[in-house]
Amino acid sequence: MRNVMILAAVAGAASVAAAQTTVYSSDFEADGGGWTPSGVNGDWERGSPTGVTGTSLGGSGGAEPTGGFSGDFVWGTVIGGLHGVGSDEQLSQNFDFTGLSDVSLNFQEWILTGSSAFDMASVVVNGDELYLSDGDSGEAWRAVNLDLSAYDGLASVDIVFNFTSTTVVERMGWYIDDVSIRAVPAPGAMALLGLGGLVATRRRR
Ligand SMILES: [Ca+2]
Repeated sequence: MRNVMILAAVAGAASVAAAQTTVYSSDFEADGGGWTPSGVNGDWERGSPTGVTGTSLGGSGGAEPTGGFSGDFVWGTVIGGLHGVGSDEQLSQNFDFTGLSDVSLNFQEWILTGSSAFDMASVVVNGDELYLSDGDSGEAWRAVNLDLSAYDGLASVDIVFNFTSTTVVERMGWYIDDVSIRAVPAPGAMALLGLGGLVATRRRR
């Protein structure tokens, strides 16, 4: 009976170990979550969008969100205004993936840029374009989940939300909220979890 219980505890710990856990997340309510904006027009800013429409500002149609996917605050390419003309804007952060495997990047986007052929919203990781938005989320938030396992274990991983625009037809732009990174921690940490499970089982007996 004791052996069966120990095996069950180990199996339980192993199934937990295989699951991703959240290693980074921000809803941008308290602060910008460590992201650094840069670019020629300074489009990226953290703030609380108000639902204004592009046409009301002399641009093209569709509204920015009213508040965030969570709470009030988001990062967006100009909050309460049209994105810039001839923009080349980056929202960047460097991460250490040492000891992490099966890494993924997850976020919510609300986007009104019209076409990915002209105004481009992309996610670039260590110089690789992993995502190019189609430029229209239908005036709604939608989840984007990207597999970053190609960067598992790297000590320096640059993640960039990159936005470029042409010099014609300005819309409300790109808004992101609830950014998280999920991963499976190192096997060493899992071994400790397994040991903890065994100890807990023995104490209950
Ligand atoms: Ca938020």
